[in-house]
Amino acid sequence: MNTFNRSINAQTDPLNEKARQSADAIERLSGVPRHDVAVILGSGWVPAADLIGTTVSEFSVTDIPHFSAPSVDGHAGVIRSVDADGIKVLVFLGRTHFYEGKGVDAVTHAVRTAAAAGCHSIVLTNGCGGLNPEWTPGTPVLIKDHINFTGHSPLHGAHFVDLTDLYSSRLRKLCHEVEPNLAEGVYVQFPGPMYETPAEITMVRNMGGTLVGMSTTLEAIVARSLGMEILGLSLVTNAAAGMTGHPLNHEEVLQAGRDAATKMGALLNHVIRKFK
Ligand code: 8IG
Repeated sequence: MNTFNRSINAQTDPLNEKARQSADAIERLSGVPRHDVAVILGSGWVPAADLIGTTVSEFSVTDIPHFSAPSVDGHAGVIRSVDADGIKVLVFLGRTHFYEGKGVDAVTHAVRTAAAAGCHSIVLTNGCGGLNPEWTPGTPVLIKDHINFTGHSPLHGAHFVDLTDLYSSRLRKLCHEVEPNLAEGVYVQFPGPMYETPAEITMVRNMGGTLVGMSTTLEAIVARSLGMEILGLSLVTNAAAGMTGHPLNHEEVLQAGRDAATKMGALLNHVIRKFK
């Protein structure tokens, strides 16, 4: 149990109180009093889950209070407690997306829960479109920064949070020790669920984005607000709209994930063990 986080959360607001209740349920169901690192697995990443470490226990998000069941193919709605050489990893197989219309608090509840469960670090993963033509489907890319293009904030009240080095340069360096050639990108979150138009991709390019997706930035902001160190990992599953002349489809996304699962799992496995 993370007394520090829990006492802060209980004072801060009802959201963090709900997260504390979710974390209590996770502690009860897993028998693990405190987790160290959280991992949220997005589109294409779920098949990599088995490679992170030894599964201690697994439960459905529907067994935990305040979680909503996911509604998208390829998002399993499962929480696992995993042991990676003594590092207690809380793995969320799937997430709630902003486009589900449940609001920013539903989107960030897993992050608040991870903090309440004691996690000092979080790995946010996603499947996304890539603007760099060298990033063929199945290419992992480190997120070095983001643009929150949802038009929404996940924070409440006059809560001024610094977002410089949001995606920890220390953790990115650890990734480069494992995979020296890992590319870095700027992730732009759109509200979704539609993919972009080619004109929107031109806009993204002009504003400095190199990855486009529908998750991660709202979660990263909340994770930072709760003092967590953040690693962001994208799996490019498709070229961004208008780049290939072919339309985008969700099955292609899932297949790229299955094809890249072994590589992604090995990366997570190696990197998490270095987190300390
Ligand atoms: I996977 O091309 C995946 N998710 N916005 N654009 C957006 N989200 C995505 C994309 C994409 N591919």
